[in-house]
Amino acid sequence: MAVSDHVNLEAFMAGVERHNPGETEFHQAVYEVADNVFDYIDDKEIYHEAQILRRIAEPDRVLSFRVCWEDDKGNIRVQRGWRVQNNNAIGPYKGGLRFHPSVTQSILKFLAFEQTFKNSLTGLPMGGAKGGSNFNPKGKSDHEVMRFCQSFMTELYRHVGEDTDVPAGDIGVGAREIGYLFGQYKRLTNRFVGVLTGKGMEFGGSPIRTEATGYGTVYFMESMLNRLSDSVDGKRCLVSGSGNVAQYAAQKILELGGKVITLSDSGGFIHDPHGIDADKLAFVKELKNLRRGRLTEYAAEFGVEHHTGRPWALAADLAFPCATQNEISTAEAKLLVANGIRGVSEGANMPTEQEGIHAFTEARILFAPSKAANAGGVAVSGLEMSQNSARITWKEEELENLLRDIMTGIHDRCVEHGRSPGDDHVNYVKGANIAAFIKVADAMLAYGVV
Ligand code: NDP
Ligand code: 2IT
Repeated sequence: MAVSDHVNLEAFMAGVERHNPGETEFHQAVYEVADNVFDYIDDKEIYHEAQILRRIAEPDRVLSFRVCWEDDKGNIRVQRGWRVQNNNAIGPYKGGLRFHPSVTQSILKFLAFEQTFKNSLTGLPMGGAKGGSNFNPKGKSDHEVMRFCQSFMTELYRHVGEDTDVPAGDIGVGAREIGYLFGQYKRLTNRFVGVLTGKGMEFGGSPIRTEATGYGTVYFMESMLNRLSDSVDGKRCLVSGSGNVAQYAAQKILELGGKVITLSDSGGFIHDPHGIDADKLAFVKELKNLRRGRLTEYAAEFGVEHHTGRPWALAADLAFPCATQNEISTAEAKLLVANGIRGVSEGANMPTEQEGIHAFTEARILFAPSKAANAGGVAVSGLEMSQNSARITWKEEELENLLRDIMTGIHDRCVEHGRSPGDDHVNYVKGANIAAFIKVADAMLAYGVV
C-alpha cells in the first residue's frame, strides 16, 4: 500500500496557495471546505491515500479564450472569456456564466469549486463548472450584448454539450443573454438540445427556474426556523442585491408573511422601514429587468432613504445576502450578531468573509451557507435538463413541489452531518461541506486514479 501524504490543513492550504498564486477568492473557497473536511477525514485513511480533496481543488480544466466584438460605434473590443470545468465525478459539468467587469480566473475557479459541492447536495447528477467574462453588460445596447454573446459562444460551443457541460445564468447573464447564447449554439451546431438552462419558455425553459434560487434560499431559512418551531412569518428581513436572486427571495419572504426592509445594488441600498410590498417589488422588477435602472429611483418614487454601502448595520431578525461574494465583511458579521440577527441564508455565492462565517457559527445563529441555501437554482436547472432530454415540460405546481422537496432534502442532509454528539445545535456549514464531499469523493474512489 502506498504511504499516504497525510498533510494537515495548514500544509494543504499552503500548497493550494503556492499552486494558485494570487487567487485569493479561490483560496478562500477551498479553505471554507477544507476546514470541515479535514476533521471529517482525519480517521478515514482511504480519502487521504487517494488525495481526494487535493484532486477536487485542482480543476479538471480551465479554458480561457479571446472574445472580440464590435460596439455600436464600430470600435473593435477585446474581452477575455473562461470556462472552468472543475469536476464531473457525479454528472456532466454544470454551472452558470457571469458577465461582470470584476470577473477573474480566481473568481471563476472559486465559483466552479463551490458549484461542485452545491450540485452534489442537490442529489441530482451534476458536476461543477463556472464560466464568464469581464464583459460589462451595463450601458450596452441589446445589439452590443447580442454580438458579444454570439462571439462568446463561437468559442465556447466546442467545449459544452447537453451531456458534457451545461452552462446557465449568473450575475449579468439572464434571460436575454441565455437567448442570444442558445441561438448561436443552435446556429453553429444545427442541434436543438438542452445545452443551456434558464432558457425562455418558448424554447425549452422550465417553469420556476427564474424564481428557484431566491425561493429556495427562503425555503431553506423556513426549514431552519421550522426545526425550532418558528417561521419567517412576522420577521424583519434585510435583503441585499436587487437582481434575479434578491427579487424572488423578497417575493417568497412576502408570501411567507415576512417584511423586507432593504434591497441594494452596486450604488448602495434603500431602507424602507414600512416594508417592500408586492406593488413596490413589481416596480423593482420593472426598474431592474426592463429599464436596467438604479435603486436611487426607488428612493425617489417611494420617498425612502438611500444610502451608499451595505445594509448590514440595520437591526433585523433575518438577513439574506443576495448580491455578490464577500459583501458581508467580518466586522459586518459581528455587527449583525451584536444587533441580534437570528438567521442568515446566503442567496449569493460566498457572500460572507471567512472570519465572518466563524463569527456566525460561534454565535450559534441559524447560518445557511451558500452551497446549501442557494442550490435551488441549479436544482431546477437539473430538472430543466431532464425535461429537455425527455422533450416534455412539467407543470409549474409539480416543479415548485420538487424544488421544495429538494431544499428540504438538502436541509435534512445538513442536519444529519452538522450536529455534534449530545448537542442539538446544527452547524450547517459543517453539515453542507461533509454531506457534499462524501458523494463526490466516493464517486472518485470508484473510478480509481483518473
Ligand atoms: P443579477 O445580475 O441578476 O443581480 C446581481 C445583483 O447584485 C444586482 O443588484 C447588482 O447590482 C448586485 N451586485 C453585483 N455585483 C456587485 C458588486 N460587486 N457590488 C455590489 N452589488 C453588486 O445576479 P443574480 O441575482 O443572478 O446573482 C446574485 C448572486 O447570486 C451571485 O452571487 C450569484 O453567483 C448568486 N447565484 C445566482 C443564481 C442564479 O440562479 N441566478 C444561483 C445561485 C447563486 P447592479 O444592479 O448595480 O449591477
Ligand atoms: O451559482 C449557481 O448555482 C448558478 N448561478 C446557477 C447555475 C445553474 O447551472 O443553474
